[in-house]
Amino acid sequence: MTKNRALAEWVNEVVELTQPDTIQWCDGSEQEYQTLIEEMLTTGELVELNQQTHPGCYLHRSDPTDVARTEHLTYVCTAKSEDAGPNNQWMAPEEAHAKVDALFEGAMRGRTLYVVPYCMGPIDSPFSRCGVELTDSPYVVANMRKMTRMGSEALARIERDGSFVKGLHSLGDLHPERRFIMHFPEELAIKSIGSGYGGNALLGKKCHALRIASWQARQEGWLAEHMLIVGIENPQGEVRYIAAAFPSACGKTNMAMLIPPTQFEGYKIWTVGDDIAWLHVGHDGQLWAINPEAGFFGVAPGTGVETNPNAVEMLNRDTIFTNVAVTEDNQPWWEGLSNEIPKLDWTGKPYDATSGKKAAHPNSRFTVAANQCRSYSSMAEADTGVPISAIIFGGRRKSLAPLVYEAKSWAHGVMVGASVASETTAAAVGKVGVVRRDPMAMKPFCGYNFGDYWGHWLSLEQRAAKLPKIFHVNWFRQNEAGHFLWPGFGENLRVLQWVLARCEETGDAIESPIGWLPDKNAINTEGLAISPNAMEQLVSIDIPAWQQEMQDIAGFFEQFNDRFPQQLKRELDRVMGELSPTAKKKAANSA
Ligand code: GTP
Ligand code: SPV
Ligand code: MN
Repeated sequence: MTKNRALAEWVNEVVELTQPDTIQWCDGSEQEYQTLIEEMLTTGELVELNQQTHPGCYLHRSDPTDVARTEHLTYVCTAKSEDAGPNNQWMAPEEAHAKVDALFEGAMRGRTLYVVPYCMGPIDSPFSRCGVELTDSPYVVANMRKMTRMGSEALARIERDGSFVKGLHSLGDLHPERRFIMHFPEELAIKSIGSGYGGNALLGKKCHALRIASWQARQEGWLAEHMLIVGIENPQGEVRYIAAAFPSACGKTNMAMLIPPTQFEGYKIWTVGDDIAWLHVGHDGQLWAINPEAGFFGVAPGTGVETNPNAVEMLNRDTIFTNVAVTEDNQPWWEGLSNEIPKLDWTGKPYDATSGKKAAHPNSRFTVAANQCRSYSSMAEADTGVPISAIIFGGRRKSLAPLVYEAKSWAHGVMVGASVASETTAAAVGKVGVVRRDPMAMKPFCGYNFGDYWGHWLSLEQRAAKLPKIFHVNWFRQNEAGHFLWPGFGENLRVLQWVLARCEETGDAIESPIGWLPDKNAINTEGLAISPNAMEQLVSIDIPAWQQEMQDIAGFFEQFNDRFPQQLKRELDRVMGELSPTAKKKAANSA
């Protein structure tokens, strides 16, 4: 089946352990995909949607206990616990292997074991990395085909390169008590059992392209980040690329395919990626980014013609929906799509509109090939990737964080990224709406100690002469009545225009202790119904609240002890000093 001995031997071992009835090596062909779909329609794993309005579209209903990532069941298993850091759950590798291997024993009896070779990134790019997922879920195979370059070409590259990440996955019995997502960065291996949900089961995505890749990236001198990549073309035809890290369900997909406001005639948006970026230092000293994925696994709720028309259009065909509702005439439906009242909720039961419950699961998703998006950039297929002009961090915060600000230096920008906080969302199991620190939007995804990770970020300054500027945004500020102050979505281009202007040293800004804020009229609000008062609130900062915030950040950093980079400590002290005029005076006197 393969010339690669390591792969052949590993498949044999897994077959012995899991005892599948049949083994299927996936070639990634259209015919193979269609056969899988037919099989899943027969078993009920997929339901056909309205083929007149949505050709090639199907619905998958997950086990109701298995609808989001499970961070409490996710482990990083390094030889030393300090290498995983306080940001990860840790288990000793031998213990973790023993624990999950016991669950994998005989787990595939009566099932097919699919061998899924995949490539993260353009198939011939030197920055791409391959993996093989062994899974007993046809839903996973079908999704992997949309999300990655999967099949024969990937296998050929694995045979050429000789290396690949080993990902073993089984649905097991889907019981939350027998569900584990284990990572072994030192072995370039992943073992996931008991979940069929997205980030837990499509191992190329968060498990490989973030947790394992971030570990490899540190050793090899690059970055694996939870970032969208978007190109902004101005009326002169120049394209500038931005990479932005927002936590799960905080706006990456939307920003990656936004539609410019009508006032922005001649502007075009190019989508390179919506979730993950792999960044390398180019020979020219710039950061270059590839999107390792080939599809979008996007949040359905909130996706509508007003907010994200590009997405709505691409979802009209050849899409796998997970946990959405369906209408009377069997079309997919979710909150924010239309005013129609759906017939069935996400569990397949008749929907009672008076129940006050949501019809689609808040973390319901679509899986679609990236090239179905009208704004998909041809540069997403380029082996080199795209040069990055600006890096943006962001979070979902009702208060405190202004609409946008610019870090004063690379090191300050790393501190801004390291101190990102955001309200939790339905993308992971747990309470929604609780503010937590989510550094670089990587809290659930960094495969090693955050202290070392920040040190790695800081070290880029020694290796790249033309690093991008770093910014922070917050699309989610609310007024006292709980309404968003900023219209968001396509209008976010107004903020990105200021960001790019700053990169070209043109946008007007005012210095503040936390960074450069846009000058009063620096953000173009032409044609926008926003009061000067709201705008004022959005771009100003509350000093006492920020002093409190910095104390909180300092407390958060403490847990990283001796792994915490001194350079970040100096940045923190500097900002705290600038926020506190008395402290500043004291420092001046004692100097
Ligand atoms: P993951 O796939 O989980 O990593 O999420 P994501 O970061 O790609 O988030 P996505 O773009 O799917 O947005 C998540 C939710 O936030 C959706 O319900 C969107 O409608 C909403 N959203 C996105 N952008 C904005 C914005 O600018 N303003 C407001 N108010 N909501 C937004
Ligand atoms: C996220 O949660 O950040 C996602 C979805 O993009 S998942 O693939 O489940 O990680
Ligand atoms: Mn994500």
